[in-house]
Amino acid sequence: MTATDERPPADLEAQFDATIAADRRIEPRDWMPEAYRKTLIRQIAQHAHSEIIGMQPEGNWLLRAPSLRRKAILLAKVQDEAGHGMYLYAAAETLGVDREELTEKLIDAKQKYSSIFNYPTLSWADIGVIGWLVDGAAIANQVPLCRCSYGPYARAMIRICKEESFHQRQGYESLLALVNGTDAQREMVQESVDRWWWPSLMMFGPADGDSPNTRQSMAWGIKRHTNDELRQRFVDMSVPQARTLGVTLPDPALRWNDERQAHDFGEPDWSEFQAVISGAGPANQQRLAHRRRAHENGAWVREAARAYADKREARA
Ligand code: FAQ
Repeated sequence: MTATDERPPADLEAQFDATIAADRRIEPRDWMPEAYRKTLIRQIAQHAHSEIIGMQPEGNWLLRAPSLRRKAILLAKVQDEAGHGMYLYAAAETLGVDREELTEKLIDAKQKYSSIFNYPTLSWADIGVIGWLVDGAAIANQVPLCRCSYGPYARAMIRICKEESFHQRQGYESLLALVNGTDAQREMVQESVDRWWWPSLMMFGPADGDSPNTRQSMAWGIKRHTNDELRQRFVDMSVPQARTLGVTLPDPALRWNDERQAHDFGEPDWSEFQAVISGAGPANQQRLAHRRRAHENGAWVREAARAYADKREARA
């Protein structure tokens, strides 16, 4: 038992509240309310699972990339995503959960991952659009998480955001090449944008009025902005980028509002969002089945690592 454990809970709670109020970081050894710990495990685990499942839609195009250069870039991006998953599982482990347990919960569909990865990648343009819109949305959501009140998560996010920035740029650059190509390539980009725009807006989560977790997560300094604030930021950021590409964003309600100095835009189809996060999206079954298969196929690696660790321990 440490000196901190022996202090009365009221004191510990006051210390936790003071740390949050002063915008300092909570570290793994600090006392924290159980609900704070649970919220972090929920969010970090979902985030880690998203990175791992998120390798699948792009992985689908690795063998069909149109050139060696594009293949090398895509391979590097997908590998980065595996790395992000690992940093995030490591951050979750500092809260007292086991990576194995989190993986089981993912493959048993007991924990969520981002809705966006339940949509299929049907054309090569989807790879560029994922970089532009999906990584763009991820950056808008994750840059504020670099200031999250929980130290290990905030630090993981700093590194992840640097890599996400490369991911976004490679996607946008790939789209620039396509829109400067043939009519068929331009059409392929527009068709892809039409499919990915609304699911990208849904990445930010439900509207603020329907978001049960935002208020408390903001009070704890886990989230720094509401879902709607970040969605607005993303729309404002994407409109001029779409103009440069010469593509139309598929929203008839999208227009600049001079009074608000921001874009007005339409409402995503929240019934589709609810269906996707409840397991009924276009690719949910396929994504989980693939993840389950990969886990089973990796059993021998985990066994070998365990046997090696046991042997080393016995020798020591
Ligand atoms: N998908 O009360 P809120 C990436 C759930 S990484 C699925 O608003 P919260 C990189 C939510 O969990 C993308 N579920 O919840 C990449 C909750 O359910 P629960 C992942 C969603 O936590 C790019 C319920 O709805 N990023 O893209 C979604 O305060 C390319 C009520 O919602 C992160 O995870 C959704 N979109 O706010 C990789 C960022 N939205 O748990 C590969 C960190 C909401 O009570 C290729 N996470 N739900 O059963 C966050 O910022 C937050 O957790 C939010 C949700 C904003 C996602």
